[in-house]
Amino acid sequence: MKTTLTLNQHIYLDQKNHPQGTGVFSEILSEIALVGKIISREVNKAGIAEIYGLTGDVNTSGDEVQKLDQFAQNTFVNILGYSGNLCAMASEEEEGLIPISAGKDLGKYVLIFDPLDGSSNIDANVSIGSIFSLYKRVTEAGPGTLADLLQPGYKQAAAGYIVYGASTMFVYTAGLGVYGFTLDPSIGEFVLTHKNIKLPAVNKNYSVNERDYYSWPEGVKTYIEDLKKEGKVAARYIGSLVADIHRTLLYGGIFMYPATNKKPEGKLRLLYEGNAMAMLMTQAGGAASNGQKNILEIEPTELHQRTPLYIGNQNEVKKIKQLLQ
Ligand code: AHM
Ligand code: MG
Repeated sequence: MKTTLTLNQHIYLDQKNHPQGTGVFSEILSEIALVGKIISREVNKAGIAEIYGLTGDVNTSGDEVQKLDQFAQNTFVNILGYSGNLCAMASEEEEGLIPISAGKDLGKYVLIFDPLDGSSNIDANVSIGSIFSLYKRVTEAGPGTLADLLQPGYKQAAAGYIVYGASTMFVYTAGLGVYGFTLDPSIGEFVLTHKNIKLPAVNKNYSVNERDYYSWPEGVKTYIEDLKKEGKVAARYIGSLVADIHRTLLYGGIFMYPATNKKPEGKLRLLYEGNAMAMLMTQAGGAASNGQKNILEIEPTELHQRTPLYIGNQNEVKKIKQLLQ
């Protein structure tokens, strides 16, 4: 039998490489993994549970909120807000900063998350995911502030996602490579299945919603037309960012959500979606850009800021940037 390394063991072993560390960072990652297991359980019974269905509410980004979104949101806040490791949080599902409840201990990190991305796919049983970014606070003490949350992506201490697919996977980076763990439901543990993930150097798939073709920038149209003329790269678009990025990470290729005439800032959110994916992709040897600038270098000015996103193999991101100049 092969040796099984669980996520918690991996985090613990990694912690030993940082003897000056306090263990808080490891604790937060374990807590996020627990959140992932709880959401995974609910997602898996979405089709039969009463929780299935719409609430009719609309979130700050104008999307319909489903009950599972709320469940995922509450799970993140309940588990991470009470352990004394964070000083503030922000979520795609909430307009402002999420404070740590009065009377609770404050920690030196902030967590930014999208509790359940791609939730419009739930009814069709398509993979969805949770996305997170962890930063060290920049203010000295007291409750966390917007300044702690509005940091550029290169300052992320860790980033990752949990994909609820054919199996549930926890994929993360703490700046030393990308590691993927698959949930073994029989033991309730994430076990290491994807060690030091590196993006294959081949452009296997391109992934974009072509509905917007006629309102894309000319450079993006040219890029896609060239790929089609060549006829070698397959089109794959799930419409669920975590699943689309997961495939891109494992198979190689390019994912994009371009700017359009109507939405020059694109659809995806820099803080909740772009930064985490950019850190993972960069750690796996790829790149992420808004068409001009490295995603990780964008200085955010507001929590729900959007950004065009071109992410995947370095060469492809470079080509798009050149075509957009
Ligand atoms: P959400 O955060 O409201 O779920 O929206 C984000 C999702 C991403 O998962 C996906 O990449 C994108 O929206 C798909 O958008 P579209 O349907 O316009 O292609
Ligand atoms: Mg989202």
